[in-house]
Amino acid sequence: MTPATETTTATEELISLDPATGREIGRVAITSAEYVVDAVARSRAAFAEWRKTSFTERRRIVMKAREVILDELDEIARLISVESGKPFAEAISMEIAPVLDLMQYFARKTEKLLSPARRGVGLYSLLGRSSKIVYHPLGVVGIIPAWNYPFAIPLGEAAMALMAGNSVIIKPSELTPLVGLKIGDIFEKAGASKDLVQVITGDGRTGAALVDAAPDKIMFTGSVATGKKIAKAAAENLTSVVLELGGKDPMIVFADANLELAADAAVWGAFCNAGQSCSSVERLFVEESIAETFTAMLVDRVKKLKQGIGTGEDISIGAMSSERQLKIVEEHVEQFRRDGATIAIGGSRNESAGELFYEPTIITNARNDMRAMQEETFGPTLPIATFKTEKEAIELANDSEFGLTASVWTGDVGKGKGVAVQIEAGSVTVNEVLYTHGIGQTPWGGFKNSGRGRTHGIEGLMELVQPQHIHINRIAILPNAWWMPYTPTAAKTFRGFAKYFASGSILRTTRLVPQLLRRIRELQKSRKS
Ligand code: TXE
Repeated sequence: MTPATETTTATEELISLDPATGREIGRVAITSAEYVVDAVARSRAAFAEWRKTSFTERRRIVMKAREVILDELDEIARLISVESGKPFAEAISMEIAPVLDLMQYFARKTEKLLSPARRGVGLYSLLGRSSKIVYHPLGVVGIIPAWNYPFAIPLGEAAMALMAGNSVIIKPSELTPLVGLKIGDIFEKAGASKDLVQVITGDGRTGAALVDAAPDKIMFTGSVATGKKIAKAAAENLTSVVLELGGKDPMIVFADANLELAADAAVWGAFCNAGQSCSSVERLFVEESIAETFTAMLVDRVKKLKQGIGTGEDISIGAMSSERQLKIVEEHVEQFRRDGATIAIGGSRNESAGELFYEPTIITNARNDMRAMQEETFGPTLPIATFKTEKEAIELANDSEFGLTASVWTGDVGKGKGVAVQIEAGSVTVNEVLYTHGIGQTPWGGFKNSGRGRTHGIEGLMELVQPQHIHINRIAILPNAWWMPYTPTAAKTFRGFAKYFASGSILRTTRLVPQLLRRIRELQKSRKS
C-alpha cells in the first residue's frame, strides 16, 4: 500500500472532520492526476505478478487481512464512527461483521466459483466439438465509493477483485479518507505486495483522474449525477463500470403482517446510519385499515431512540455525514410540510446533540406524487402513505425512477412472494428489510436509475473477470461444410442448416446428413483440383 500523503506531489489537502463534533481528525493529500496515472501503471505491474498467484496464496492474504481487522476491531469501528458520524454499534454490525463474512466466503469459494466449466454446445457436440469457459482477471480495478459505508463497500469489492486475480486502487470519498487509508493499511499488514492495493485520497477530481487513467474496471457507489459522468468518461477508454446509485426504497405493510415486527423493521430500515443507506426505507406504504395503529407504534418506538455522538455504545442515531446532506433532509421535510403532509415526530435539527444531527422524523399523509417522495433524501425521515389494494401497493412501489430494494410485510408468505416479483427492484425481501447487502453470496444492484451491473454473489464476481471460451474440435479430419468455396451445393446445405440443424432437434438434423456428406465430398474434391 502506498499512502498518497507520502508520495504524491499534490499541494492541496483534504481535512477530515468528525461530523459529530466538527473536530479535525486528520489531513490527507488531494492526489494529483499525474500521480494517479503513475499509480495505475504501478498497479498494472503489480497485477502482472498477482495474476500468476494460486487461489491458495490469494486466500492466505485475504484471510490474513481478516485477522488484522479482528485484532483491531474496536479501533477500526471507532475510526469509522468518528469519521462518518455513525454509531459505533453500526460500524461493527453493518460494516465490519458483514465484510468479514464476505471476505471468508470469497476467500474460500472463489476458486470453485471461477473453476473452468464445460458448456453444452447442443448439436455441435455431434460434430465432435466441446467448449470450456475459463475466467481471467481483468487487470486494474478502480473502486470509487461514497462515504456512507466507507469500510464495508470498498473493502468487500477489493477482496472480491483480489480473489479474482486483479489489482486494486481505491479512491475513498473525500468525507472519509482515513477509513479508506485504513483499508490499504490492513492489506499491507496482511502481506499484500507493494502496489497491489493502493489508496489514493482526494475528491471528485482525483476520482475523475482515476477514470481517465483507464483502469480495466470501475466500481462506483454514489449519486446518479456522478454515475452518469463516470459512465461517460469511462466510455472514452471503453472501461466497463458497475454503478450503485442509491434508491427511494419502498416498504409495503399489509394489514395481515406481524405489526410489532414490521414496526421494529421500519424504524431500523429508515433510521440506521441516520437514513444514509442506499437501501434505506424512504417510502412506507401501509394498508389504510391499519395506518393509524401502525403510525402510533412507530412514533412510540422513535421516542425510545437515543441520538448523540456515535462513539457512545448506547447511541442508536448518530450525526449526518455533512452539512450538505443535512440541508437536503431539511429541504425535503419542508417540501413535505408545504405539500400538506404532517410531521408526526421530529422534523428539525437536534441541536442539543450537535450541529449535524437531525431528529428521526416520521411524516404522515404523504403521497407518492410529492417531490420528496420521488427524490432520494438520504436522511432520517420516514414518510408514510396509505394504500387500499395489493395492486395499488405495487403500483405505488414501482412509481419511482429508482429500484434498488423493496420490502413486503405480510402474514401470507405466498402473497408476499407474488408481490415481490412484481416490484421493479434488484432485491426484494419478504418480512425482512435493508440488510441484504450484508449477504455476500447474493447479487447486489439496482433496476432503473439505481444502477448498472452487480456487486456480490457470482454475478458480482463475473463483473471482475473476463470469460474466455476455449473451443475444441476433437475430430479435426474433415473440412467444415460452411467453409469456402461456396457453390450451389453449399447454398443447398446452408438452407438445410437453417431448416434442420438450427431447430436444435437431432431427429430433424438427421435429414441433413446426406446433403452434408455431398457438400464435404465437394470440398475435398475442390481441394485436389
Ligand atoms: O456522491 P458523489 P456524494 C447519493 C445521495 C447523496 C448524493 C450525493 O443522495 O445525497 O448521492 O452524495 C467521487 N469522477 N448517494 O456527494 O458526488 C467522490 O469523490 C469520479 C447514494 O457523496 O456521487 C466520491 O468518492 N469520481 C449512495 C464518490 O464519487 C467522482 C451513496 C461519490 O460521490 C466524480 C452516497 C467524478 N467526476 C450518496 N465526482 C448510494 N448509492 O448508496 C465525484 N466523485
